[in-house]
Amino acid sequence: MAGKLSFWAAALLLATFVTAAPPPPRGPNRPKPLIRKEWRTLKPHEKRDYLKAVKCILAKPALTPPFPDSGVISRYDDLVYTHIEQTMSIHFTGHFLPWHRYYTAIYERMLRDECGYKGAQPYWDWTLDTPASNFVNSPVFDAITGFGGNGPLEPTDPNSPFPPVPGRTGGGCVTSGPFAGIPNLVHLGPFNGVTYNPQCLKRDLSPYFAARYLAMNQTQLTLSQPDFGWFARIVEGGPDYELSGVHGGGHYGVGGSLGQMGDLYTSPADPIFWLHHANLDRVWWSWQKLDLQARLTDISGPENLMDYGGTNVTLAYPLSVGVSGPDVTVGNVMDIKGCGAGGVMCYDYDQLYTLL
Ligand SMILES: *[C@@H]1O[C@H](CO)[C@@H](O)[C@H](O)[C@H]1NC(C)=O
Ligand SMILES: *[C@@H]1O[C@H](CO)[C@@H](O)[C@H](O)[C@H]1NC(C)=O
Ligand SMILES: [Cu+2]
Repeated sequence: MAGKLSFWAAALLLATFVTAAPPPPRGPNRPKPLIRKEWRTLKPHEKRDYLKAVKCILAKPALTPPFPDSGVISRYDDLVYTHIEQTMSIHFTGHFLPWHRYYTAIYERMLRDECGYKGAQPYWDWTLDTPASNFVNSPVFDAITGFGGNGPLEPTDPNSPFPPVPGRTGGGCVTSGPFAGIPNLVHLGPFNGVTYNPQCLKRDLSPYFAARYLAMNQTQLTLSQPDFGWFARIVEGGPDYELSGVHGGGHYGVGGSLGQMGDLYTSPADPIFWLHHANLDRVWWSWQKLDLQARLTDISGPENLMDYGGTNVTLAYPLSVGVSGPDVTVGNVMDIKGCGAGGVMCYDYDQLYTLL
């Protein structure tokens, strides 16, 4: 039901987009890409402006059509809801990276178009925050110039079917930063819950896990893969903590067992999600740039969850972000510098990873 509604809403938006969009500008009028920078290199006022825009999008009313007891209150929730609804069809698939590339660019656009933010989406280069002894001191966790840090240590449920994340150190409500002390910051989840469930933002940092999967060695292993199929599998890893890649490294390193970032469905509820996914996108673009001509069209991987060996995703595969943007295809997001000329992405990174 909700899926249908968002499909029609997206179709409507797409129709508006197709009929009303001016032809892509060329020559000197072609839009210039936004330049995404690492969080710690932003000036204090740039960090403040970004966090202000996040708070603004958290407060704007949702566009998702209401349903009984809906937890989709804000524009921010529109995005979390879209992620929850599609969780089982956008992870461990060939379109995992394209979908999250588009999703992050839509968030960046919402901050700019709906909240007056003038900058680009920042990224979090977690390799700079390893080894384990450095992790909690990451500038992204700063209480004043970042997103706040850990929650106090809480026990995990001994009856949970999931074993605890190795090295977890927290699990309670974050105690510092711009999202602390707000008992209803999060409205959705845990897991696939979409009815109103007010919760605080929780983190359960695991410096051990972060150091194991987010250091330069794992990043290099990822970048050295020969084709998109292998590259994407090494990014996503397996469904087990011990089989993680850089994707799981960020989710479990920050969210552990009890934080939103460790919840496959509700993870975008932690505003750090977007900085982590911007960096995953940067890893992908770094890999693409190692052989750009070939890798602007290199796509494969299962259409269905974990169905390695099954039907591969192609450039024509559709991507939807619900009410927050028009439907596009994988082919539309392969070039981050498409900038209106056949592509919908228009940004770049100030600095890329290189193969060492
Ligand atoms: C990278 O280094 C970490 C920390 O020393 C280690 O736990 C991990 O196994 C290494 N990963 C790879 C792919 O070598
Ligand atoms: C899917 O793509 C991979 C390359 O990543 C290829 O090896 C495999 O044969 C393809 N599978 C099918 C069913 O076409
Ligand atoms: Cu996701």
